[in-house]
Amino acid sequence: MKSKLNDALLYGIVDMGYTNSENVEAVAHALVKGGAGIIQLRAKGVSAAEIERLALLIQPVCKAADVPFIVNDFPAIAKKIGADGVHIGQDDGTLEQVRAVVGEEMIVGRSTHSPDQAEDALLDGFDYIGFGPLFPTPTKKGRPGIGVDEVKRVQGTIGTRIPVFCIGGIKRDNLEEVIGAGARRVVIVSDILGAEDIFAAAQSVVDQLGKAE
Ligand code: 3NM
Repeated sequence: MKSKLNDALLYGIVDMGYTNSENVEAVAHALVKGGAGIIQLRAKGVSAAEIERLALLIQPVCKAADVPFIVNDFPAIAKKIGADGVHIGQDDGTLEQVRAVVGEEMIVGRSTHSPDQAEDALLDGFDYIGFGPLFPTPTKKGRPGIGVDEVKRVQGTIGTRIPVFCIGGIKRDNLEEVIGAGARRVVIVSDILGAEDIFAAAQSVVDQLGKAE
């Protein structure tokens, strides 16, 4: 599944802050149908048992679409259910610690919040990074926006060695600015999950990213 990462322009998140637990499969389906090339389950403040239950609902949707399925924050759950990957933050340990749980084959991604952290994650050997938040966002409260000017720096140091997914406050109506700053892959949570038509919202983002030079 690692090779599939390069195909992903839009990273879709089934975030339980914006998703009713009865709708997880439908939301995952709309995201992959709209062209999301990777899907994550993000469920903050939820029990491990519930995360596992939700993950097992999303996993078959991703399998059918041949899209990598990533579990946020919980390497042990990712390993237990046979997810394609796990995503961890800056405070969630080293890559070696995660690899000790999930093995060598699984995709492991890292959140980064500065160009230095991005470079560290590349040198550590993470498979991809999130870089943000570009703008302040209610989905991740308490962090200032980095600003789009840093995107060029990060793209300059990382190049095409690992995928860089810009994240945080990105919306359909500022996507042009974000692409103009050099972003080629994005994560969008609230603007897509809050859209009336998740499929159409995802599709329009993927279309716009696909046209970027
Ligand atoms: N991680 P939205 S920003 C989950 O910077 C998350 O690491 C971030 O949601 C980071 O698209 C963020 O609604 C929130 O702003 C993304």
